[in-house]
Amino acid sequence: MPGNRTTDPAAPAALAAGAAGAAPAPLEQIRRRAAIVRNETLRLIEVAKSGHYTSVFSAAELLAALYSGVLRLADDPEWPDRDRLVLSKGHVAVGVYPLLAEHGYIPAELLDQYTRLGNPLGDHPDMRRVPGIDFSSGSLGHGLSIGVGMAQAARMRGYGSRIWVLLGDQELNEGQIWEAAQAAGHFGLGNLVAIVDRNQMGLDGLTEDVMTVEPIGDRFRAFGWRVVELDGHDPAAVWETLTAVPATDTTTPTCLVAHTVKGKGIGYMELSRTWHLGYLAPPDATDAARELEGFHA
Ligand SMILES: Cc1ncc(C[n+]2csc(CCOP(=O)(O)OP(=O)(O)O)c2C)c(N)n1
Ligand SMILES: [Mg+2]
Repeated sequence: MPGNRTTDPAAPAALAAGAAGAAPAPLEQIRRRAAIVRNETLRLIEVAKSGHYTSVFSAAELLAALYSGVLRLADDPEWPDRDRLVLSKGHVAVGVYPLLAEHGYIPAELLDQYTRLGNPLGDHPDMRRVPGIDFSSGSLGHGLSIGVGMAQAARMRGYGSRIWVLLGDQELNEGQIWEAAQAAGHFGLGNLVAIVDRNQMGLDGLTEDVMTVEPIGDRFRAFGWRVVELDGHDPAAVWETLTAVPATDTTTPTCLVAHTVKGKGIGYMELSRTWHLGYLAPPDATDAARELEGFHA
């Protein structure tokens, strides 16, 4: 698994305590980072001239919380005990890069040349080129299986890491997800956490019209998972739920079903069938930036 090394640098004390410590909820930080995720996604897609605004906007508060103390990280991305985050819905990467830059894993200047030739930051993430990216994803359906392998490896090696996997809801139509869910239940991978971004839509319509994914919670429960549902846009609910996930010494994997809105933050994008992949030319991008400013005020 990425991030292996033979010597362990000491983890910063605050991070080593993990997110589940008694620290007060960093709600302002989560709000600020959710704004960074949306604003930077807007800016970076203007550079690339194509991108997945809506898939990032639904996950903004989740990503912001993960990088505001939920994930156990250190300054060194090679620290083996750090938590791993598998972006199974790899097209969310554009929203993660600004958080990796904030954390210091990548230089902020890289963002300005997002997807340009030679730049390691692509539309889909590359674990070989971007520190802090734990799996090269893009082809949907694989991330939970990768998470199962990482969770087993972490357990065998005695790491305190948890493995978090961010899944799309329509992605749950991929059969391999359910093989992984079954394996995680069987192997008792209490260090594995799946987060389903339940934004109600896939590429071109409502999940329940295209091919039903419900009942998501019962499906995971049937394979032996603990399931918690939450409002994925409420910073307090996200913080409380993510930090309440039991530590690694349990034997039950956790699935968090985060109820979100695809495109949350820009009115005309929300639950739109036509905005899965798009591009806002400069005048429209300026208007969108203004709308986001109001949304995050
Ligand atoms: C195996 C595979 N099939 C199709 C695609 C094309 N594709 C990219 S995103 C997407 C929709 C995913 O919907 P969902 O999982 O709900 O994620 P969201 O964007 O809504 O967060 C599709 C079909 C892909 N990346 N991989
Ligand atoms: Mg979706």
